[in-house]
Amino acid sequence: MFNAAGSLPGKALPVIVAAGLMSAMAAQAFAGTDGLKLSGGWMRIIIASRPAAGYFALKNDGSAERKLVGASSPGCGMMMLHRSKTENGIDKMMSVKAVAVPAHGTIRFAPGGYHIMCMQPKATVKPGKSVPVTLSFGDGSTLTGDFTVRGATSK
Ligand SMILES: [Cu+2]
Repeated sequence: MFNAAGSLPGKALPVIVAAGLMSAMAAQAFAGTDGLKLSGGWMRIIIASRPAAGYFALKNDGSAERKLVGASSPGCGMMMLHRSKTENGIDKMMSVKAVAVPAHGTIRFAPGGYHIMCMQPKATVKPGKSVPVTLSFGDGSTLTGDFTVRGATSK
């Protein structure tokens, strides 16, 4: 972040603040399409009707950080943001409230780390099929993409 207060005449400051507000509003007007790109979405189901994990990459071409706060899918009942972690040799999974997508950055949800958990997969969630997943962000915007379903042996 920059600090304008010290280097600019006092009267210039309100203009900068107003411009900042306008760009924040513009970001919301283009909800879901403003510089965010979802790619490589897939889901691994091991046993039918048991929770399945979803993975993807999310690229933020925008100049503001976005916060991923949730996910949903018609194929999943409830969906949660999770993170896998190995602690003292034991694999653990914890739920996560939000994941930041830095400006001009990419985050990857991948086996062994962050994933979205499809808590109650429906019969439509089976290898070879694909299911739509909608990601939601802190500013109220959403982004939907198709996730390919794979079986137990996929990495
Ligand atoms: Cu999980």
